[in-house]
Amino acid sequence: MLNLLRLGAAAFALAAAATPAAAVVLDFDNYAPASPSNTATTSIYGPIVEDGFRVNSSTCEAPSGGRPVGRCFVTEQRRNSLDPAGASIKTSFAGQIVTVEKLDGSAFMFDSIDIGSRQASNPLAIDFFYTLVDGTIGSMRFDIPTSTAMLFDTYSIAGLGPITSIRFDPFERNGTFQFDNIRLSDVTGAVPEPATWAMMIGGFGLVGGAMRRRRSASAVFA
Ligand SMILES: [Ca+2]
Ligand SMILES: [Ca+2]
Repeated sequence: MLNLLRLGAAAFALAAAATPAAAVVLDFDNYAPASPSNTATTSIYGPIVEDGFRVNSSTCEAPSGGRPVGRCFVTEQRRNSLDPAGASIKTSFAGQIVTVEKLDGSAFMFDSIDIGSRQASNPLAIDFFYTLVDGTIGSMRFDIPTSTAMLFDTYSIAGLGPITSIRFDPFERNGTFQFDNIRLSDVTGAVPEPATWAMMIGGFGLVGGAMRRRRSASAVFA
């Protein structure tokens, strides 16, 4: 019986392993300018939608510092960009809050984000707030090293469970704070594939059969 239970568990584990979590990278490269110049910036109006996720800015609805309504983000070009061959996202309005959510509002896993700054003097930290599926809000702080070069560092959260949103305020004084490559994935094993279900049901069936046999055997001896 124990062996059959183990077999069932093994089939379940195998099924889970056979279902890789779908992962996406929000690289924002759709906003790469066709003819980049060294100094120009590109304005992004409206929330960014990529790979089933929405990246929104509080400035989309509420303009800050006289900025036009609807201007959500900007991208720097070439020498001021952390991704000169593609695009990275810059926020430069004080109090600007960035949120990342799935379009359908469902839970996802936050794996990592690339953040870069060219802040020579002031140490910089970003507080990330995340909403767990039960509604609890947690936070973590990323310390950004000071640098005079445009550098990307990857920040990840080990062990953070399924979340429904992340929110952060990536403002810094000189406006060279950029983010890129937000790596997100499905909640592992949440939606097994048909083949996985077949394996799981096969495993459960084995366990069920064993339990039925055990029950009838018990009846004989009772
Ligand atoms: Ca992408
Ligand atoms: Ca990019």
